Amino acid sequence: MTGRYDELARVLDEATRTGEAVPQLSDGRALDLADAYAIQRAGIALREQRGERVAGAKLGFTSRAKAAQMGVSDVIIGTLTDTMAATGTLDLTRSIHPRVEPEVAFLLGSDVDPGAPDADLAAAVTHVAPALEVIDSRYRDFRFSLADVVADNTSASAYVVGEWVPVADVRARLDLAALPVVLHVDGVEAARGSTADILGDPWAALPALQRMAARHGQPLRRGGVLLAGAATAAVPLQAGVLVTATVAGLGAVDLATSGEL
Ligand code: OOG
Ligand code: MG
Repeated sequence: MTGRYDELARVLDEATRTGEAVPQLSDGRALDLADAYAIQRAGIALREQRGERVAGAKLGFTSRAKAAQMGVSDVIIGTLTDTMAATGTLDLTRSIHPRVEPEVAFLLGSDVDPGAPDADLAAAVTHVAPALEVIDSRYRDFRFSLADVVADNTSASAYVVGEWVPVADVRARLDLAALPVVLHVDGVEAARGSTADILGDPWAALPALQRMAARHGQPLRRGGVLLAGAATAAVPLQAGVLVTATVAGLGAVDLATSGEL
């Protein structure tokens, strides 16, 4: 179905910009994972044509809670761009049905060619931080197949990263594999988990991400933000709230929302 990739990417791009959900691409159409990643790439190319820049990469479904919530089982990779980085209050007016989830972020200190035989993504990480990701599936009712969600750039919508902690400090002081994670909305606990829920250890997300990036031809650049995946199921996000993710020992990160959903 080459040639239709751009057309399908445009359907999802339009949904993103208007806030109008669309039917799943797999509805009445054969769509495999290779097609899905080609559509994701075409969608990122559209954003780049508008002047956006790739800012990093994200993993999805690294936690059982997330995979169970969405009825899928494989780890997937998506692309972050600079306009997804929330600065200040996030206006949800053009969102469809946003959800928020607590994550761990890594900062990449050098370019990594994920396919190079000696590539070591974890070794290139300089900082670690708590993060929040806002996901907003472009599909009706937030329902999709694995290929659909990959084509939709893994539902990526926005993200915010807390204060970066130097990796030497993290390694000396924290067991990143066992930190309690709590999500609060307006001071009320909305979800709770552990960094252990991210593939058993968020550090394990890096070789997984490297493998996926190599397979799908995704470059990993110095200064890039890498989201390891949510530690809990995602929580519906309303306008006019303050969300806080706390990763014990690592820090906390806030996101305020506004607008008309
Ligand atoms: C896909 C995105 C999954 C994560 O952290 O697991 C994800 C979705 O749930 O819509 O970002
Ligand atoms: Mg996520």
